[in-house]
Amino acid sequence: MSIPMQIMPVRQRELSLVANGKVLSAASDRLGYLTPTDPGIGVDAIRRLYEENGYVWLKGFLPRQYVIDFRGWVFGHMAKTGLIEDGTDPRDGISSAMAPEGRDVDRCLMSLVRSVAYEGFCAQPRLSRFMDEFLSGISYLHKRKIMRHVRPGTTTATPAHYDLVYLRGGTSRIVTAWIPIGDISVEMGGLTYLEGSHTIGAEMEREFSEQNKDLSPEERISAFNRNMTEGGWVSKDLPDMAERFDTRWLVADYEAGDVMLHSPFMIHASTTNQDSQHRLRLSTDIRYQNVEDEIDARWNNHWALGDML
Ligand SMILES: O=C(O)CCC(=O)C(=O)O
Repeated sequence: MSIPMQIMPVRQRELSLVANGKVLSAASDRLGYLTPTDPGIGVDAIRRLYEENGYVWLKGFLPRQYVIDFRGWVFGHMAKTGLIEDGTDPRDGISSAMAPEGRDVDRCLMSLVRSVAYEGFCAQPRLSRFMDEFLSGISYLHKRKIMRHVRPGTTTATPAHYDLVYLRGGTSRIVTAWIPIGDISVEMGGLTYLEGSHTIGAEMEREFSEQNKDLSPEERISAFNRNMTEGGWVSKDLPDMAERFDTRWLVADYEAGDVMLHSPFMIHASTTNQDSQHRLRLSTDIRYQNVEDEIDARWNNHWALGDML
């Protein structure tokens, strides 16, 4: 069951999203909206939607105020690096006009993803109990957990990829939870999904398995092996991908409290943050599996910049 939402059709909204120097225009018919799901429909129905569409967008799954307060906690710490506009509420996440020193921001971010507070956010009972049900057993949360912030007016955008490329050392029954930490309007460049692409990703992975079969075990599971594009990306050209696979990029106005689950084969990307109010985009992406399935040992450490995953 999907939730009826008052969404202005993309064509009327005159969206023009940018990623890696390419423009995704609403006028091209290659842009559409994700369908939200009411978490109240129950886990079986949620699982069916996830399998059918490669994603499920759980609307208002977490307490909104808790998520916003956590945003304030993160940006309160990051404010010390000069990332946040002086005199503003960290919960608003208003980016300072001057770019902060990258090294300071990186050091702060690496501390934050090792913090008890972040651990608690990711392991909050509502989420962990749901994941047990969703995975029909005891859920395991990978230690390598990523928190991303995107400054408005920069060219930062995640190229198109599917997650299994980085997780080939264990089970393919991985579930990614992408959680907006604060509201993320379409213009702020949240995740965008290539409609129906979980089947495309599965086919690509079959082809890579064939090409990779003669590589050493270490190389075979690497996203950076000789058969992959640089960084393991499928492409940086989002409009071209939608044409090539005759499909659309689906976008959403995410709100604090929403949780997005996606399949490890689902192709996704992000666009740049063009927020006119200068708000930072903050999100986390974390991965779950059934504890009894094989675990990719490379993900048993905290996220480190340059960890080649
Ligand atoms: O947040 C992003 O820009 C990328 C997140 C991502 O790739 C993921 O959730 O798997």
